[in-house]
Amino acid sequence: MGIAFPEGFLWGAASSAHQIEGNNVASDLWGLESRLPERSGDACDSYHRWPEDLDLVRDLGLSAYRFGIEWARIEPVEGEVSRAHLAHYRRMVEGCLERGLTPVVTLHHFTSPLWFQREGGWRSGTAVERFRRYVRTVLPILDGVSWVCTINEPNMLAMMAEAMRNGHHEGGVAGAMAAPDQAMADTLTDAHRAAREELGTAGLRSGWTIANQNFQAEDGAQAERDAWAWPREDRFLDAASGDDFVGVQAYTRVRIGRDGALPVPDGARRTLTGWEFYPGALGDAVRHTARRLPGVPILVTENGVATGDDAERVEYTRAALAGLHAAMADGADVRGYLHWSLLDNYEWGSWAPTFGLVSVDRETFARDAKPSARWLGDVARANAL
Ligand code: IFM
Repeated sequence: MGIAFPEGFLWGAASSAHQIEGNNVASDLWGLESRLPERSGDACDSYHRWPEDLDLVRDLGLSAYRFGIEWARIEPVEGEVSRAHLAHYRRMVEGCLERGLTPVVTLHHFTSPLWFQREGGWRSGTAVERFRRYVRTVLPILDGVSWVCTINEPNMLAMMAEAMRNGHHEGGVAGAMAAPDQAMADTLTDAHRAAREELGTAGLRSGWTIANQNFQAEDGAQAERDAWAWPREDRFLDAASGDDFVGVQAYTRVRIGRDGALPVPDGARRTLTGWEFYPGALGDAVRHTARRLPGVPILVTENGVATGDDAERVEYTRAALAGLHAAMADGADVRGYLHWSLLDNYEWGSWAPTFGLVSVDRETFARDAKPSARWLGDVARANAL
């Protein structure tokens, strides 16, 4: 027995609706995808194949599954609720519970309905009330869900929106270089609070999930690091004070010098997204989050690596989990670990960066668990590394 995790620790895999479902035609991104290198199309057809996905998660030995509800399906036209889609997502919640899986449900993961975007999206004065109405609509189908994520990576959303406005379409850490839209950040914070209010009335525990980019100061650049991190990350973490939990999502680090973010150094080991291969990201992010949010339980809602070499996925994840465990030993209250991602899915404009524990044939949609999936399942069963 190696490094043991606490009893009841959740072990799971994560996904998001748009990246795996396919044909999310009423969403804002569907039309915009023609400007991106690749489209989502049928994605992994998980809209139809979700029972197979849940069976996979269970059979691997994992105990939790994170999936998203797509607002554009629930409310494809403003004010018109699709009962069929509500019933679909209820079946998914029940599908998890029947299989003994803990559902972790995300209400907003980057994409919004096209009508919402056309009305000004998160920059509109009515955004918060529209989001609140959507949350109220989905309350009945969340019965039995003990982890509800309101908005995924609001910090990336605000940064990417600003980057898109300036004509850049790259996301991820590259998008993070853009100065974030602070008015939108305020609106997202208000929307999160409105959602939590609604969820609280139904006795549901909720939080939001923050992209932790591990901004690290170069020598003498601590003040610059703090100034850089505040609008891009720390204000979103601080806004989770008093929440039922906070989601930590970490992949890599970004070094900050006197003039801001520095590129990945020449010769550094990189992943398929171009990010530095840095498994220490998870432990660092958890420590940073625990310091800023004492008393708020942490759920690792995403961590993983884009690689075509599955042995590298195991190497990365093993090191990330060791860092996580060390942070927990030093006092961080972490309740579970959800690997990003269950499937090789649509990475916002490209199918090339493969984050999945499970590969998906793009023609037949056949799933094939990689050795890393079995390895993580073994860790989960042993509850130890
Ligand atoms: O695929 C994304 C996910 O949608 C949000 N967090 C980062 C992942 C990898 O880029």
